[in-house]
Amino acid sequence: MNSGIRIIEIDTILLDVPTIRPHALSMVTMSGQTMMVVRLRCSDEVSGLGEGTTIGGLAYGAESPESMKLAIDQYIAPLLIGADATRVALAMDKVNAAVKGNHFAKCAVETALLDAQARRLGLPLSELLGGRRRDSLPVAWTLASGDTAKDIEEAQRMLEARRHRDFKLKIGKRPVDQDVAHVAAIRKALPDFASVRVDVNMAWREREAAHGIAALADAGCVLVEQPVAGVEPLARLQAKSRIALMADEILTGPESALAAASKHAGDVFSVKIEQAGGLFAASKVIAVAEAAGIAVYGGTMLEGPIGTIAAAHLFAGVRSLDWGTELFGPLLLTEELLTEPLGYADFELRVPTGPGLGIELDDAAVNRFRRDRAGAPAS
Ligand code: MUC
Ligand code: MG
Repeated sequence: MNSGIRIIEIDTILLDVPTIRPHALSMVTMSGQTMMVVRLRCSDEVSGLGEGTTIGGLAYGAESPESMKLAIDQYIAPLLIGADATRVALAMDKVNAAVKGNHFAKCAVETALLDAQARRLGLPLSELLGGRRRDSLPVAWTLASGDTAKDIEEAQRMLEARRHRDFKLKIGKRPVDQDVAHVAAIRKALPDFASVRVDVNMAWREREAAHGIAALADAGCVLVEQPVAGVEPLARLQAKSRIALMADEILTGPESALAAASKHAGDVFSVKIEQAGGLFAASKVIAVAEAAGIAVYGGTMLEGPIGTIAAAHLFAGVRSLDWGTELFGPLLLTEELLTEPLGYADFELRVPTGPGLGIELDDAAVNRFRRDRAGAPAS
């Protein structure tokens, strides 16, 4: 039973990388992204990578990159050092028994364990997760400059470059009617083959959401993501809506997915590997959605390349991805962090075919952006 292959080291670093432009959400405007990178080393000299990100520090959820680092360094790594590196599920059982919550941190560690195990077996991670059904994934882009004209210009550039044709607009900060006018102007400026969706990040109350969703449908918007907080209001709104609503923030793992599915809180679930608590948990969220007849969408926590590709390996195996994915996080960063850039082309992201995640970090880039690099200001 015991492979004799041990986990030897779990190292965590923070990388601070600027974004290509301010990214304005209803609760925060980001000007950079912090990636908490996990580097795992095993006794057979195989290593693995994992990543945790949030959106605007603690503005999105209960974890921050700094809290993930602390949870791993102080609590999770000591539990795993010396454990059998080939028994990923057992290793994560041990972590889950001793550490409550901390889904993002657990996801980063589980990803590194799975990357290492898949490398060891010489297989792409997708094969370990059940096998892929597709080699590339449709990728939506988020327009969130905060300015309608700039958003239109950005969307047109994406269409011309054949990089994205599905656009998610971040709304919820301004009065509903102003937001609807912003969405309508963008919808009108783009060709029919482009789709326009919105994410409200829970900023609306139920009554204004009912009004807002109907007006957005009239404007040609096809999907409204998490307009309100809570399962019951979302279910009531979906029952009344002509267009699909998508659950995001309320999905924090299989149990919450079951609660949301049983009320049909949304026609679509945005599955996020970090929010779910890791790739195993996210695949259970997908199973719940499928069992309930709810569509699956490949969500993002604006991860850099490691988390993005981990999610891509999972979504490559999903039976049906009717709404595609939004795995564009690395494209929001000013810097390339991989030795070989990811393949974004023809509106899709290619899922790497090499062993494990199939990507390698560029050490020089990592050293340039790590927070604790020599001479960097203390954070
Ligand atoms: C979210 O709430 O879905 C996804 C795309 C984006 O721009 O922000 C994220 C967060
Ligand atoms: Mg969302």
